[in-house]
Amino acid sequence: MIEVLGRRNSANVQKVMWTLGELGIDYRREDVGGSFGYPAGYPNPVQVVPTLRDGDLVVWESNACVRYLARRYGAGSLWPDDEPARTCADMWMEWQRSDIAFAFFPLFQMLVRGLPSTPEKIERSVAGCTAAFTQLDDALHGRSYICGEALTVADIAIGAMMYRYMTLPIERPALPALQAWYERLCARPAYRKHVMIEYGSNLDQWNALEKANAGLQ
Ligand SMILES: N[C@@H](CCC(=O)N[C@@H](CS)C(=O)NCC(=O)O)C(=O)O
Repeated sequence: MIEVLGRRNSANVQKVMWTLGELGIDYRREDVGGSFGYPAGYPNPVQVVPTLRDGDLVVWESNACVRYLARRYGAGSLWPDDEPARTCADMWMEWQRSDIAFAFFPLFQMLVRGLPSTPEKIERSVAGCTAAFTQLDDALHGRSYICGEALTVADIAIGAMMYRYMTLPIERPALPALQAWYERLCARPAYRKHVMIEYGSNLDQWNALEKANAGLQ
């Protein structure tokens, strides 16, 4: 059975869990990282979560885990057969890792996880998110998902952060195509189960919720 090592409240772990959910694959998740720490022999050279084990194969880096699962178990769906759609999905995954992660992760850390902040820093991060999500909104016009009419790995990599972006107490521009896409994600049972997870509004709440999530699959 596939094993996922990583705490349930990590957005990078959530990408992997959501992928497993979409593909209907059995898994076992173990709480690692954050307040759970790292077991001796944790098989990831950079000591972060997630790490995935499928038999003898170990995969780390969340987007690589998503791609691995999609290639191996979701070829023709999450990993499209069609070359233009597959390349589109790959490009947007790279964009998630660079542009979106750069703008969004510090914002989340400052607003929820107690990273020291100033109003200027928060304003800069919000502006970075606005610019990036406006680009995504443009790309979503006239389509249901990022690369066409079907969910792909691109939607998973980026969508895993959307719940937080859409629920943080920040100003967001009106972006109708992005909003409609987010609502489509929210209608998916695997997204609701693995991504739409309460995260609190300060570090104490974050930590309490992390413990409350322990052991949940
Ligand atoms: N590039 C890595 C980043 C992994 C990462 O930074 N994960 C965070 C959680 S989202 C982490 O491990 N934080 C430390 C911890 O939880 O102990 C990936 O995408 O897998």
